[in-house]
Amino acid sequence: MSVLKTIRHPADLKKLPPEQFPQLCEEIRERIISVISDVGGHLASNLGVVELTVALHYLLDTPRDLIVWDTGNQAYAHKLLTGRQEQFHTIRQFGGLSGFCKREESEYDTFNAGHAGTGVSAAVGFAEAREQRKQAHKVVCVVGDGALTSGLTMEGLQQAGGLKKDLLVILNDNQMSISKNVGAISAYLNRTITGEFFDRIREETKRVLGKMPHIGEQVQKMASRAQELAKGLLLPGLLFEELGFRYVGPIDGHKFEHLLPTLENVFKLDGPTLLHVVTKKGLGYGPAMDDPIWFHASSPFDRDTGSPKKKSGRPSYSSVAVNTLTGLAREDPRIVAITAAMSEGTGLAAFEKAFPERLYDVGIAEQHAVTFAAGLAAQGMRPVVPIYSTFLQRAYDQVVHDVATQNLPVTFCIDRGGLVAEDGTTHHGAFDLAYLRHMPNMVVMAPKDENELQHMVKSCIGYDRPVAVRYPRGSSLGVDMDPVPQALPLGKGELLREGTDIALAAIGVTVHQAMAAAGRLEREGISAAVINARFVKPLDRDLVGTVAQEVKCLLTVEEASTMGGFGSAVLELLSDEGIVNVPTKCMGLPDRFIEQGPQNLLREKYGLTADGIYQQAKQLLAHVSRKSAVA
Ligand SMILES: Cc1ncc(C[n+]2csc(CCOP(=O)(O)OP(=O)(O)O)c2C)c(N)n1
Repeated sequence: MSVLKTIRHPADLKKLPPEQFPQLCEEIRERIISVISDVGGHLASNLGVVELTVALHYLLDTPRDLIVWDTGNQAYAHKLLTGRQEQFHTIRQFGGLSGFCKREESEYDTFNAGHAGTGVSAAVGFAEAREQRKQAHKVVCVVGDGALTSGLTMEGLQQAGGLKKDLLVILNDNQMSISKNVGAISAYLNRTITGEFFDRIREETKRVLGKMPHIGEQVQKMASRAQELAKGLLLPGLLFEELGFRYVGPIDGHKFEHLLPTLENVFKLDGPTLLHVVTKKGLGYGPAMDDPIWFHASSPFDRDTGSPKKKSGRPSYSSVAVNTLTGLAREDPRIVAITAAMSEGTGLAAFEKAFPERLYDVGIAEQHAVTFAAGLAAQGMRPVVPIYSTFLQRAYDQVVHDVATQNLPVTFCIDRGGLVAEDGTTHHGAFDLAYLRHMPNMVVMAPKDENELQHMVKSCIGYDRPVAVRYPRGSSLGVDMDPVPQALPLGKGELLREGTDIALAAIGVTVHQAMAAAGRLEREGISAAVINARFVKPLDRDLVGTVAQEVKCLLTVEEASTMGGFGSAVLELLSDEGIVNVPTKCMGLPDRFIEQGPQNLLREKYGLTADGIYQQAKQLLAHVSRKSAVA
């Protein structure tokens, strides 16, 4: 008899005797493993918080009491306990449940997320709204030790500690970000868990006291006892206490006999409290415990072995970019690489193997990553920042203020530019062309394939100014690679096909689709030029301007938001140059947030395929011939 099936919402959980919780947790894990092995997802983080989730929904009165899941990638058990069991198999798929928390999806999802580090700030907002509105409910934020490294979390904690309003922050410490967690705070948490910090102080004190004359064994013993007392008073939560939080823990996040009474007690407290809960990523599934990095966000896998179900033979764009970078770093000792907790996803783990001392993982700290790179560049280094398009959004001001205004030679390898699939709305790289193009000094380019990508990465270092090269998620096209990367002339596009009826001006991955569309048009007797723009900025004004005047109409194509991106750049050029007689249409992502779904399906939906371009070209040509018939 399934226990999980009897829980339609948290009220049902409250009727369950806690003796049945272990069985419930086993069933939740089983459900998560079976669905995620089929569709892929954030397995390891979710398996680690099952007991914590059950305990929270058992003791709190949700949705009146508010739980904020930072990042939201660990909320699968929460979804299963809050009325979404039937749809759970649709998670992360087109039209299905989100892989993160989503207010539109459930009243139990209090705040939308996907990017790390927003939870505490939102929870402080919730707590303050409660005070303003004279309400009385609990506000609880569950934040990972990885997200704790983000500046935003620190900003939230420091405001909360100052406000002194009732707020519970649960630090879910599994010692992992996606990779092993990094930095001084992570080291501090580890010492807290192991007690190593305290032991070191005690040993040091003994050593110093022992050396002092007239201090005998007895005094040493007394000192040890005093230290023992101090342990409870001062450690392990000193850092949080200093920030104005009451610190409780660390406790074992998998034992209900620890979780339930501790939570019950902390819920009785008033004011900012931080409960330190230690959990194990991947608990309950051997392969995920052995390899929590791959299972942080895995593709579908074989349940028995844990191996991925399908592997692409072709290298990913990320690996082409990083391999090129690694080759360049062999020749140029000024090159260093920086990641904000994404060394696996960006492919930088390979760079780290070759140059361990030249890779900096700064934690989930994109803003710092960019200004740190600016500092390195100002002192003659050539820093390269491989970063997902969506996460660079967080460092917009750092790119403007710290890199662009000083014209510093920082290279941004912008990964996951365009549609990213299952992670959906919060993760599509839709806005980068627009948010980088308007920055003075910035070079923005996007390759049509992996061969051009290696040339662009090589070019970045030589341009000696801020450069962004933007490439898509996933496997490359499988084109032949030139043996040696060559620098490309700055601001020069290429004319791939000549034509007189229509020009298809494309950038990035859409270039190949534009070529295919042009081939189809040609078979119908329509002559289509194809421009591979390569540079969004500086745009090849000669090439685009000249071709535009040789055709009847112009279609721009990009896998990015059309507002402010490549198409806008072309329209501005036409306007600047007074080229007013060429009807022009811009294809790209519309002015709305794009949903989750397989890349190909979304490309079809938004017309960014060879067929979509062909259809638009036909429509535009029909419009032009109607207009000329009227004239
Ligand atoms: C701003 C931002 N940068 C990077 C990421 C990618 N990312 C997703 S989860 C994660 C690690 C989170 O670790 P932690 O907060 O400890 O949570 P856990 O998954 O271990 O529960 C990272 C780096 C992100 N979601 N948001």
